Amino acid sequence: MVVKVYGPLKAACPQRVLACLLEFGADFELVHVDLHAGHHKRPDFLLRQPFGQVPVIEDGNFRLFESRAIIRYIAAKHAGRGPNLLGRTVEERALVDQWLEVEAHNFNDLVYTLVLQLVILPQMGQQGDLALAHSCECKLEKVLDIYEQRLSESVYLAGDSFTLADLSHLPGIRYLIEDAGMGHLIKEREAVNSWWEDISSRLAWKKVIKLAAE
Ligand SMILES: N[C@@H](CCC(=O)N[C@@H](CS)C(=O)NCC(=O)O)C(=O)O
Repeated sequence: MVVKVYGPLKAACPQRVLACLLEFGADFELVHVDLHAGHHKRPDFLLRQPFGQVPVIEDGNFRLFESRAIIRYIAAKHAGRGPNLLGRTVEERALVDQWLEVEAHNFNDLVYTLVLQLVILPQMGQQGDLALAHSCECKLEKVLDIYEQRLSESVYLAGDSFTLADLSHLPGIRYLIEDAGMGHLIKEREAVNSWWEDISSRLAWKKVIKLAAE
């Protein structure tokens, strides 16, 4: 059965889901939701995602929102058929969860605010708060120093193999580098930079980038 993914290809959270589906070569149908036109706040969409955000997936009669819950579901559903993105042992799985939480709560909020202030608001003709952006940049430096330490000891965030913990960072780091002009935050950290070079060259992620550019 083909999984339906609701969301625009260019938005970070749907990209997280697509990267995961493509890791498993899973078929999907993308249902475009026009955020600029506010279609995510329409009553018919709110029936699918009551908070009015993308992505949502429908797998037959099963519906799920929250991109990190969705990638856990996809990886569990395809377990044994493709890469193991969940971790093999109880400890590895716990570390995957730990770094997914770090991505969601320590990393993503700062990236989101930076991109909002430096890119999205100016695109909408509004002035971004540069002081707030600068404060986020300083906080992100500290977070990435912790990543640098971790990735100096371990090839991937949760251990020796690529997992959801790494995959979940792909859209945010791409935004940082390509849209917010913050590539230096990655490039000036040796271990973080080689990790980024590695994870961003995965075939699944390259396909997401290609689809988003079409
Ligand atoms: N925690 C949610 C966040 C979803 C989210 O913020 N989606 C953004 C696009 S990346 C969105 O729908 N923005 C429009 C809005 O919040 O009104 C998830 O990971 O799915």
